[in-house]
Amino acid sequence: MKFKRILVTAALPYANGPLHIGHIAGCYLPADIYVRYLRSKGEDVIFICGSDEHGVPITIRAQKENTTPQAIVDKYHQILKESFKGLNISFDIYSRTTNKLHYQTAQDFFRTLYQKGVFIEKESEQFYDPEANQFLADRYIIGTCPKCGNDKAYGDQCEKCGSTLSPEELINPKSALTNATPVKKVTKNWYLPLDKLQPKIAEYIEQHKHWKPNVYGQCKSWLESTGGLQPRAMTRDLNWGVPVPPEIPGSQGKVLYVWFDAPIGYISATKELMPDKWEIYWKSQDTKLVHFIGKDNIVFHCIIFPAMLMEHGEYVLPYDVPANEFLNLEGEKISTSRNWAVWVDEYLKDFPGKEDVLRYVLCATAPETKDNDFTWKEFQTRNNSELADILGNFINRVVVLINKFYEGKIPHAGTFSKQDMLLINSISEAPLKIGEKIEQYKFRDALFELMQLARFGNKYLADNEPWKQIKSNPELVNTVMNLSAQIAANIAILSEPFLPNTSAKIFNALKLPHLKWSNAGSVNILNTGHQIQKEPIILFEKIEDSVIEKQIQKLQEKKVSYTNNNQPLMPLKTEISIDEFDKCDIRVGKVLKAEKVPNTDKLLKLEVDIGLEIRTIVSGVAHCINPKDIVGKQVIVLANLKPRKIKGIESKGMILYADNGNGQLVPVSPIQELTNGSSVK
Ligand code: B3M
Ligand code: ZN
Repeated sequence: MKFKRILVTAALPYANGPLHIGHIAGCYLPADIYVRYLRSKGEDVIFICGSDEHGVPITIRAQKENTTPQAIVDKYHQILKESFKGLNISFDIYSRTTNKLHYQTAQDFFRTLYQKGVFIEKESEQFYDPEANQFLADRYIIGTCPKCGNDKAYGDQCEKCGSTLSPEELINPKSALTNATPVKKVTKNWYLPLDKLQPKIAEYIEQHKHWKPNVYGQCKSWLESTGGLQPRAMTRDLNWGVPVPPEIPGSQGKVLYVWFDAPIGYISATKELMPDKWEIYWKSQDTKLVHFIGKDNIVFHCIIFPAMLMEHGEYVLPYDVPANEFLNLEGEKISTSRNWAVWVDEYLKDFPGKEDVLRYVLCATAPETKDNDFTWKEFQTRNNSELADILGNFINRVVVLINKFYEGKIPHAGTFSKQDMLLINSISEAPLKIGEKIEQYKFRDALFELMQLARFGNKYLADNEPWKQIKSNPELVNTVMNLSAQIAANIAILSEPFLPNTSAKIFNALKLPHLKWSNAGSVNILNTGHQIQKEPIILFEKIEDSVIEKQIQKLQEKKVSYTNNNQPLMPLKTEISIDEFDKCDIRVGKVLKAEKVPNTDKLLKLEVDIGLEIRTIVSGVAHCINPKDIVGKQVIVLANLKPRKIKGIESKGMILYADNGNGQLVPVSPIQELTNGSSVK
């Protein structure tokens, strides 16, 4: 099949947390390299992404933080968008699944399947919270794990022993919303009959044997699992999500399953980007549809979404689904809950101007065929001995020597030696070689081939020593410097997909317009006499040990551990001396009054008698403490903290609280009544 256009999507990240390097290496960077390459080749390509703003974890997070799901997704959508921009991930659109157009598109899609009679309606018994009057997602049911006794296991999983559970298995189940005991209630939902569709899906998978072995293999094992594919509910009894089209009888209180609406997000984002042309991309058989994803999303993109598209009937099916494995960090699994991650927004703040360094290291260590490890030491080595010593050094030598010998004007190349001919041959093969690797999703190999050009360049200079031969053999040096400059120009073109900022800097230094892939492979990019930049060019600075040590320390300091019933514990802070502690004046005080600060969610204004005087103290605990529960109680106060104005109120000192493990703060109190103002030592 000859494709006319390419539609590339990258998995829509959940808008309930920031991005980490695992996301980038697994999905977004390979997708971006692929698309930038295709654009450079002049292909008709669009690159689609956006935030996935539904799903139960978002509602749970909102509940924990005492806010709304919309507020959570608004916050993280912005953070995600900025992180992508900071790393130069070049989406044509970064949309979101809470926008109107997406609701319409997803509902229309559901409606079509409904009208075509694709769904089966099935009744099932689900847990229901009689106090909150709502059905409970498995995550909302908490009870004792039957396997290990953890009393905070969730209805879908025990995080202590790792078992997958169903809510029925929990001992003494309670609703996370109200703590009520859930009851079973019958509900009706719409299911996609994957069992019935299995032969069609199997045929589709068989036509795609070219998928990466990890992807194809996972699909096969799903199809071959005992009992085969099972019908899967496409709707849920929840109040956060795209509502089931209201005209459908029984739709009340039901939303689309997040994995039904999210991939349709690719379609709605395309519509938003090209209101008039989106159908050409989605509804033509000569569109090559490519989904970049992480390995935990394989079944949804290779089985469920294609089944939805097939049953709808108007859409092209995914042609390829390149999925990477997982990236580990310093030998341990990246974990959001343990805060074991390098967060992109923090990296961008800590390493301004080094976006390409992260892109380079993540591409060079991407978990393409197996899980792989990111370490800060390797980050440093790759920056110092590859980017700086090989690539940066070569480009700078070319610029400096051409200025030194020829006042910055490209010299004329004379007759070519045998070594020159070999070099010219490598240059002419490079665009094809690199391109082929990219098209096969072998980005690490492609990057290696790019770096080979810089390696050849360095060797060429070292072998010919123009700095020694300029007097004795100027003809030869003319040729050597001409060819070296041509290599630099080739690197400018061919590095663009991987290192867009670096590529732009090299083009600028050579005073070339941003050339395209088809211009590469030639040794006539720079004409004789062409003037290049006068100043030397430092593409990459070395990274010092101290910088790397700071990052490793930061990781360790922020790592959260867990108690054996799964309560998060902060790591110990850096050691202090007794003198440092002595600077804190800590006193016992009694709360005389407490009231919520109007128009705030979390602030409580307290009057505290600390013996010496009565203090006003503002604490961010109104979401955890009822004012009447704290009045009359003794608390511990850090009394010599510099006063601060909070919402116009002068707060003098700080009351000490401890986390109860569920994000709720509890005041710390002496175990017997003491004189107000007693020193705590
Ligand atoms: N939000 C899952 C994830 O981030 C998901 C991808 C949706 S792609 C349509 O793992
Ligand atoms: Zn357990």
